This record gives sequence, structure tokens and C-alpha cells, in this order.
Amino acid sequence: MDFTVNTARFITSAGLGSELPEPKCAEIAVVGKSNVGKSSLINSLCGRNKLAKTSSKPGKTRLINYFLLNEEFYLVDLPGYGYAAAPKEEQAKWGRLMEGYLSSGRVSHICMLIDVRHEPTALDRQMFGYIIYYGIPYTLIATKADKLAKTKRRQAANAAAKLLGAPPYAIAWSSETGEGRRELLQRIEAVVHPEAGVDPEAAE
Ligand SMILES: Nc1nc2c(ncn2[C@@H]2O[C@H](COP(=O)(O)OP(=O)(O)O)[C@@H](O)[C@H]2O)c(=O)[nH]1
Ligand SMILES: [Mg+2]
Repeated sequence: MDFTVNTARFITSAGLGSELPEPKCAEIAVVGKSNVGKSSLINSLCGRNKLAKTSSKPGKTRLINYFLLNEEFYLVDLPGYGYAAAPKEEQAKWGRLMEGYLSSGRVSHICMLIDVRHEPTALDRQMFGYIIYYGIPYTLIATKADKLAKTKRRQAANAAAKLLGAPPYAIAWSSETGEGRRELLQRIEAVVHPEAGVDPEAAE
């Protein structure tokens, strides 16, 4: 049977100096600039409207938010970056929080979100650099695909990945229409159930 999300519940929010939950299971983190659609992706993936707080005002989530899915893996909503009006002190705190988290060794996989319509920013490239530096496996996801014509989405998603300095592939995703859902679930399944990945029939 196809892998899916059956249950999702909020576990905790953590800031600088607060403890993260016990690292007892696979942990998939969602990163990207403010307003790119991180919380919307989590809600859409979980089939819940208000699990993660979404906002049309950028820069509102400054904490690491933990959700437990299927009672078996963490999905983690990380604070966004690139909100121009954020004070310097706030940006420095973000840096310390992210550095501590990414270097902790507890992150199994990162979903990095980029807007399908925009070129990656310098901060996006910096974020991608951290992912590579810490050697964390990742999936690139081009959000808001519904805002482009259907014929342009795939190519735009892949072009955005290439501009980031990654191999030219990103999942074309829409939290509005569910586009990309199957692809993302397959990625998540491979992280959570790596042993189930090899189908001996298909490998022949
Ligand atoms: N059309 C469209 N709008 C989206 C999509 N994902 C997010 N949004 C909108 O973008 C804004 C920011 O989304 P949010 O999930 O709060 O972004 P976050 O700051 O990265 O967590 C909200 O107004 C969302 O409704 C999408 O796939 N399609
Ligand atoms: Mg958010």
C-alpha cells in the first residue's frame, strides 16, 4: 500500500536555549525563506488546515516547531530567513539557532523550499551551502507551482534548483492543489523506511 500520512500532532516549540525533544526517530526538517510556504506544505501534507501556523506576514515563526507524523517520525518546521525588516539581533539569533540544529547530527533529511517563480536569493544559496557543508541529505521543493502555467512548472522547478547550485531537479509542489504530493511522500518513505526501498522484482 502507498505510504501516506495518517496522523499528525504538534509536539513542542523550541528556541535558543530550550531543549529539543529526544532524538528517538527519523527527523525531516523543512527550511526556506520566510513566506515560501513551509507551514502550508506541512499542513497540506498532513491534510490539516491549522497544524502549523501560516501567515501572509513574513517572519512570524521564530521557533523550531516539532510535529510527530504517523507516531513514527518528526517533521520539523524551521524558522524562515530573509525577512528584510528583521533586526540584526534577530538575524544573529536565527543563525545560532540554525547552526546548533544543523550541526546536532539529529537531522535525517532536509526539505529545502524555493519559490518556483523566483530566482534563489543569496540567502537561499547560503542555506544550501550549509546543507552541503553539514552533509545532510536533502530534497529541493519548488513551492507555489499553481501560480505558473502547467506547461512551465517542471522546467521552472528544475531551473531554480540549478540556480541554487544543485543538480537540476526539484519537486514541483503546490499546497493548494496537492501537486507533488506523491513524489514527496515517496522521498519521505525512503527516509523513514529505508529498508523497504528495494523492490527485488523491480531491480531485476
Ligand atoms: N498559491 C499558493 N500559495 C501558497 C502556497 N503555499 C503557501 N502559500 C501562501 O504563501 C503565504 C506564506 O505561506 P506560509 O506557509 O505561512 O510560509 P512560511 O513563512 O514559509 O511558513 C501564505 O499566504 C500562503 O497561503 C502554494 O502552494 N500556492
Ligand atoms: Mg511558517
